[in-house]
Amino acid sequence: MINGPNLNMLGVRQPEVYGSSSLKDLELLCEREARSLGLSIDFRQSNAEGELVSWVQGARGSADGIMLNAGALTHSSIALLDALASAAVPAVEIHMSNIHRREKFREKSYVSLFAAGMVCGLGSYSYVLGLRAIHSILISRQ
Ligand code: CA2
Repeated sequence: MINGPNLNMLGVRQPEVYGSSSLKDLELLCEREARSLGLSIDFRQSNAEGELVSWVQGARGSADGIMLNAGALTHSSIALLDALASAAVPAVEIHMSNIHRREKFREKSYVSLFAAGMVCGLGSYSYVLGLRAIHSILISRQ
């Protein structure tokens, strides 16, 4: 689970948009859900685009799937898009907020071009459903 810029601020500001859960709360929630699905999860966050690109590249050969909340880089980063395109593992795009009910510029997602699917607008539950989606994709490929 790769989290992008500013997601370390969850629970600190803008609870009306992103809810009151902190990133640590989300990590614990994801670990619990992953365990119940029989998956293991490596939960990370970075504010640096290059580090996120390296992590997506590194998923090839080390992870079965990627969950990605790229934060604002969702709407701008062709570098992340290119990394996803070469990752060769299924990716699910996650957003806490409903990016289609906000500013116009948030409607465009580069990540979506290479994601198997996207969950948005459900707060922490977007992460839970994203994990279930990855699980279902992996089962269907066995
Ligand atoms: O809804 C999401 O999960 C987003 O990926 C969050 C990004 C935003 O740029 C995307 O359009 C949608 C922003 C993450 C910043 O999170 C903050 C949380 C609390 C306070 C400030 C920023």
